[in-house]
Order: sequence, then structure tokens, then C-alpha cells
Amino acid sequence: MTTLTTQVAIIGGGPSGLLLSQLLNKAGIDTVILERATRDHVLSRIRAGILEWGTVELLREAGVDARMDKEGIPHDGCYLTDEELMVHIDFKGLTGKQVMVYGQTEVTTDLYNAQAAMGTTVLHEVSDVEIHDLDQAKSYVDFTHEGTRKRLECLYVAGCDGFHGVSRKTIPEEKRKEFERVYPFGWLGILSETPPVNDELIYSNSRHGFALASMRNENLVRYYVQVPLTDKVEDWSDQRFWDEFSRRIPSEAASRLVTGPSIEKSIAPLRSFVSEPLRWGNLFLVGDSAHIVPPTGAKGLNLAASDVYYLYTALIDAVKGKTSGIDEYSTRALARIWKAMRFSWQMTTMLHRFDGEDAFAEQMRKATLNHLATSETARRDLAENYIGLPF
Ligand code: RFL
Ligand code: PHB
Repeated sequence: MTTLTTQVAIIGGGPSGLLLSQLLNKAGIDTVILERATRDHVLSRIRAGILEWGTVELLREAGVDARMDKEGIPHDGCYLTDEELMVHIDFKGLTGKQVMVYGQTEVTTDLYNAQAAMGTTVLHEVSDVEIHDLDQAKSYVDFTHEGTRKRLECLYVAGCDGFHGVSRKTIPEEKRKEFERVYPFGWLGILSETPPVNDELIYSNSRHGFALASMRNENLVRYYVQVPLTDKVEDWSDQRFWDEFSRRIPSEAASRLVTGPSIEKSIAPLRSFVSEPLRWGNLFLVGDSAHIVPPTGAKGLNLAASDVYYLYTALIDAVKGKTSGIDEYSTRALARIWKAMRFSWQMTTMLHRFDGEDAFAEQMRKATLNHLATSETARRDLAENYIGLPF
């Protein structure tokens, strides 16, 4: 059997795995990334669009800031609206901080390029990954690559393989505690080469359901509408999407809407999920492999980044023999994860209509938005969470 050796084996070459690898390599620690899909496949997944400033700074630390600084768009605020109120959340004025509009596909592209320049081994199209000896001084990962079974020996394993990966499931079921809430709707998202309907994001709770107007650049929009879980992408022609989207955003914004063909269209279910603990022997879970948030708070990729921050600093100490950081990793990361869980759940509850909900629920949503409209303290609380709690 071909045997490779590294200090940190990284399962999954999405944003978590790539960023962790890049930061460890910069600190002189050797890594190998095992990724199930092709690079093109990873780069074709249109997902997050909003980076917290802490994520921006971590990307700088990783040395992948040049294109982000040129092409990313800092945003000072966003709008939350229902059919009566339009509330501006002035992030900059309330917290002194901004967020950055820069797509996940761009972050991942920059990281793949940086990893290639670093000479890191990234193996694509690996399958049947099995993680072994997590309770021993050294562990190993067996996998199939280019038709042969191979082994990767390592000191530590980072499980960066997303919600459907193998890492979390390697932790014995009786040792895991899982928390989950599945929401009874999904988001249908489209990408279209048209100018944004507004210069800041609009989160809109209309009587026809939720819509979000986001963007990637001055001629590329990312728009979403809440849809029933039973809907399929094929049910949504471009025309149907534009009609529905324009009746869900404020009429003044709709009057400026420029429509065009979609270049991507997909439906994502909404879920909150946490699996505890994040550590099992030499294995550490990072990002979506351990937790999922509904996209309403724009937290998924940013939580992956804060996990990476806690883990990479701890691993640097651990390879030098100081293990207090890896011992604390799970507790430190989970404290921040649960706060982002709460915020994402609160934003989702405030902005969506739930089938079969009672009149009380609607009044609660209205009162929450009304409170935001009239209380700077409430707006500051939202802004502080949106721009990202400190790592
Ligand atoms: P990923 O991106 O799922 O990457 C995991 C990688 O692991 C590979 N893999 C395996 N490799 C080897 N062996 C196996 N057995 C494997 N199983 C899986 C996969 O092929 C993949 O390449 O997880 P990661 O790296 O933790 O990154 C997490 C983020 O992708 C995710 O949290 C965000 O996209 C969530 N998200 C958003 N986050 C934000 O911070 N801001 C946003 O504005 C935002 N918007 C979104 C979002 C997610 C969305 N969807 C589709 C879920 C909008 C949407 C619509
Ligand atoms: C996006 O641009 O894809 C996006 C922005 C904000 C969110 C979710 C997704 O809350």
C-alpha cells in the first residue's frame, strides 16, 4: 500500500479545509488535503456571499487578500423590511465595523491558488475515507485514490468534510450529542448577471413569503425566495422567479429591478444543527461537519473561519508539545457557535412565515421589527451579531 506521511491530515477541500491548511502551512506545519470532489465541482457550488470582518482579517493572515481587497465590496449596513416597516441597520455607525461582499467561490479559488503556490498536496476524487487510531500517538487515514488504496499517516486529523462527510460519523454515536431544528421551507437562489436592485442587502418578510436581495458585484446578483420543501428547481422558470421576487421586495425597490436570465438556480433546505464535542482523540471537527445554520444570518462560512482560527493556533502549539489549546478547542469554538446558532435562528424566525402558524406568531414578528425600528439598542445588538462576534 502507498503510504504518505504528514503532520495534519485534512479531510475535505472546501473553505474550512483549505483555510486551515493554508494557515498551518504558513506556520511551517505540513498538511495533506483529501477531497472527494473535483476542484471544478468545489468551485461551482454557489454558497456564501458575506464575510465578517474577522473572516476578512483571517484571510489576510492566510495571505489571500489581494483579490479580495480589489474585488470585494465592503458594506456598511443592510435593510430589514416587512410590508409596513423598512429598518436600516447601520453596522458602521452602530459598531464601527463593516462586512465584505465576496463570494465563497472567490475565497475558495484564492485558497486553491495559494495552496498550489505553497506546494501542498491536495488529492481530489478520493473515496472510502476511513480514519483510524484516533486514540494513539499517531493516527492514519485510509482512502482510495486513482484506483488504489492508500494510507496517510499523521499526528492529527481535521474533519473539514461538511455535513455529509465521514469525520463526524467516526466519533462513536454514544459519545456525540446532536441538536437539530429543521425548518419547514427552503431557499431558492438564483445568480444573474444584472445590476443589484439596491446598494445594500434587503431582507424582506412579505405576505407572500421571505425574499433576500444580495449581490456578488455591480453586475452579478444573488437573489433568494423562500419556497416549500416540496418545490423542485424545475418548478421555477426564470419568469416565475422574477415575478415572485418582485412582489416580495418593497415596491420602490421592485420598480428598479432589472431582470435577466439566471446563470445558476438551486434550492437549499434550512436547518440548525450542532454535534458536540468537536474533538475525539486526535480528530477535530471544523465548519459544516460539526454545525449547520440557516443562511438568514450569513454565518455558516464565518463560523467555519472562527473554528479554523481556534484550531490552527492550537495545533501550532500542539506540534511543539503544548496541548492546552487543543484541549480547549471544542469548548472555545462551541461557545461562539451557539451564539451564532441563536442569532441565525432568531433572524430566521423574525423574517419567515411558517405554514400553519397562529396569529400570535405574526404579532411577535411584527413587534420584533417594530422594536428594531424604534430602539437603537436593539439595532446595535443585531449589528454586533451580524458583523460577527469576536473570535
Ligand atoms: P463544505 O463547503 O461543505 O466543504 C466540505 C468539503 O468536504 C468534501 N467532502 C469530503 N472529502 C473527502 N471525503 C469525504 N467523505 C467527504 N465528504 C465531503 C466536500 O466535497 C466539500 O468540498 O464545508 P466547509 O468547508 O465547512 O464550509 C462551510 C460553508 O460552505 C458553509 O457554511 C456556507 O456555505 C454556508 N452559507 C453561508 N455562510 C456564510 O457565512 N455567509 C453566507 O452568506 C452564506 N450563505 C450558505 C449561504 C450556504 C448555502 N447553502 C447552499 C447551504 C447560502 C446558501 C444557499
Ligand atoms: C448571499 O449573498 O448568498 C447571502 C447573503 C446573505 C445571507 C445569505 C446569503 O444572509
